[in-house]
Amino acid sequence: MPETAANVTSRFNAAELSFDDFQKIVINDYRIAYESRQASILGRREVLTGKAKFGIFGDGKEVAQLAMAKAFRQGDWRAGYYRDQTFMFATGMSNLNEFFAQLYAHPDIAKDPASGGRQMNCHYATRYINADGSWANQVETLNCSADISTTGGHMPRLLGLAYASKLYRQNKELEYLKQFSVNGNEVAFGTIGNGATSEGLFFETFNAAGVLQVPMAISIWDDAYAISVPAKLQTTKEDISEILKGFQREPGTNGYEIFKVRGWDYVALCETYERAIELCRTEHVPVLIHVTEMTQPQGHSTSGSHERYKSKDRLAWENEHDCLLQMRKWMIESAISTDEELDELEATAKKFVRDCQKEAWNNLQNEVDVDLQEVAVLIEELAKESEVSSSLTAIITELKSLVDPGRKDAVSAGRKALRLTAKEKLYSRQALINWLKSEEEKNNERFNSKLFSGSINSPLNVPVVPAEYDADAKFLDGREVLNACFDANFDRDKTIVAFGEDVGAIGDVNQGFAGLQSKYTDLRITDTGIREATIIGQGLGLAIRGLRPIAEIQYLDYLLYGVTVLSDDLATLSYRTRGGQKAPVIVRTRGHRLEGIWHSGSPMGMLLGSMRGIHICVPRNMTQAAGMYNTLLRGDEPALVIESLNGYRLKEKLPSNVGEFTVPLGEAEVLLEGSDITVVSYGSTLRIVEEAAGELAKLGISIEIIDPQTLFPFDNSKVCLGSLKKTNKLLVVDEDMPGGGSAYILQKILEEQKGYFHLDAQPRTLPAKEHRPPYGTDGDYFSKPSPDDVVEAVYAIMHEANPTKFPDLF
Ligand SMILES: Cc1ncc(C[n+]2csc(CCOP(=O)(O)OP(=O)(O)O)c2C)c(N)n1
Ligand SMILES: [Mg+2]
Repeated sequence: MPETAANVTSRFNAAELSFDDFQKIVINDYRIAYESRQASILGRREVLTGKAKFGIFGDGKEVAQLAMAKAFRQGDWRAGYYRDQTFMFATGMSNLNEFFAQLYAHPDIAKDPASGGRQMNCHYATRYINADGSWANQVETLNCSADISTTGGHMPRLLGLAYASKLYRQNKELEYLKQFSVNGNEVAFGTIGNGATSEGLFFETFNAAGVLQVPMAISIWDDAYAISVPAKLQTTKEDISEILKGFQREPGTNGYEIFKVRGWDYVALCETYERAIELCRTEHVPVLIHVTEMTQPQGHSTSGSHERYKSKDRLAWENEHDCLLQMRKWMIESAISTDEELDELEATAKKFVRDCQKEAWNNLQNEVDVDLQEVAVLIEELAKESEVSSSLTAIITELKSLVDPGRKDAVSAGRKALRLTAKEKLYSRQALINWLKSEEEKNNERFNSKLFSGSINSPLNVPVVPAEYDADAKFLDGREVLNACFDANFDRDKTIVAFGEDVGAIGDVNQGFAGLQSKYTDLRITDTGIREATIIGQGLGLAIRGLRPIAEIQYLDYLLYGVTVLSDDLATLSYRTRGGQKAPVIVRTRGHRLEGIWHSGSPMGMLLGSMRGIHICVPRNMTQAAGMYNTLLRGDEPALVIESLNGYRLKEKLPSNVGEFTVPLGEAEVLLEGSDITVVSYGSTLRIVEEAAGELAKLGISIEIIDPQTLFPFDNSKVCLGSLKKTNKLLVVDEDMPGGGSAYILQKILEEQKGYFHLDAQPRTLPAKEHRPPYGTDGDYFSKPSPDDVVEAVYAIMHEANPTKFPDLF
């Protein structure tokens, strides 16, 4: 990066500050803010001229972010949104080269450490995972959790980041974790737009932090608009801090300290942030800083112009209240600087930003040029030998004529050339094929890698420890097996915490944690409000900060309220930072079969489709669930565990190593060997299939039952395929809707495992009906697969294969 003066902002240390020092700090701040503005202006131009795809910038929000940066300390965390470039520059967590590298989507973490070219511009993250997947020290760095694009979607994570400080301060057993906290002094800084405060996630987070009393500092950047929608259509009374006044703490109550300050008033902003954050840090009181009168000099984003929806008066007001203009005016009035000095500073800054932009563009373009030249040479070689040389030369000509070509153009040209010469036996084709293969590998790494941490600590690398049983092993209720597993793990690892609705005092509605709060304290086994999204967010923040949360969602049906956070945030975390961040949250829930429209859901297709990046475990009983928890709690990747609601009171044998044995992820088990047909099922329907097996045996049909145990990953050892080779017939049974989880399983077995090759009859699925199941036993029977349904579905497949031996039943 080109050289510049002090890159980051400095604090005003009142005791020692001379006017000279003060002046230097202010002028440096102005330079940072001005460079940031230039980056916005240039960034927008780069999009409009086609060099970058999309641009959203922090212009109009600069001055407040200088003030926020001054209050940000080592060990602190940010969870914010796309307007925060000035804050990122002023703290040194990002810089102009990285800013432009991300704008151009440079797929290299050395250039764009936040996302390795994967995220839109102004989506920030610092890397807290070392290259080997281990944790970096978080107390010696400034920390930024990875942004997401959904407005308000980061709020639940913010709560978790702040909540971690509370646990680190209050739970003395955690003092040994020196690389994660210093006495819980870390503040979690959140930023959000005024419009996004209309989101439920904002209000849920806001209330939860007030209840929990955590060091969370929310800044609302209020520019009175959310794209084109003005405040009067967004916010009651058009004023978010006004309507949140009820949260203000009073003597004897919990609550917030609420501050309101104008976004162009540098002095007031610096004072406000210093006061607010000091309070937040020392007293663990959440604070709200409502920053009003902000502007958008260039409008919302590159997708449109704000002249379309803002009045002339508003635009004029925005011009006048531009925070840089106001800061400059104040600096001159206060004799901190002169017009001439600032003109010169601005001219230098402009050139500096331009240099950074050019450098970032050239860095990427030079890499792309190598690809383009390599493929052109290979195609030229091909053209020398081929019958279609003129078409091949045309590909090269086209390639060379492209304005701002990318890697895809090089690869696509190579693929086209191979298609054109498919029928020719040419020596030079092999060289091109080899090149494409090596590019594929590199591009997979660039664009498709790191869905999971994939580190040596991945749960997939946790050693398999079989369950052991004493000769006189007790038979207990399933919930008691789980309880013993949790007890052993809480004793073993002080970083494990569990929380959720009714998890604390009563030990969850099915008593998996019964008695554990009194044993391990309410800091480790904790009740929460009814707030699924922030329960997940709490897990995310804690896991990011080195703790091992089990975030409990009372029933699978209520997981929907947390799916936004699971899908947008947790599932994408490793991918969107290209392995720079991780959050090994375990989400515990229970579902499938019970009764009622909202108490028996099994929306596996929805989960499988929305949260790749999270392991999905579907244990058939509580012993298997315990083994999965033992695996997951020793690994570093997130997972969802869905226990079977109707299994808690079934008797299971207690393993003697209940806290140690592990169930590996992605390893299917054959529960019953058979020869005629393979039946794949998971969770509670396995008991239905097992029941049907007896009756089918009486009909002369031998079924092989396979439990994949985890849906994602799915049957890594291809146990299903092995079974199909023997039986040549396949039925998949589950409780999801048609085309949901069972369709996913079919795709895995038929397409990925190539099971289609071994089929003698049409493969079938036996899912539930298309509506949610009604309440009552009859409702269940007529909506979800029953043993009768399984018997008949299996029989129908046998009938298709051999109608003589298996005539129509009816
Ligand atoms: C969940 C979600 N809904 C809608 C959008 C589309 N969107 C992007 S920015 C934006 C406006 C946000 O306004 P505000 O929160 O005031 O922030 P500002 O951009 O004004 O700083 C909208 C509607 C989104 N990204 N995410
Ligand atoms: Mg706004």
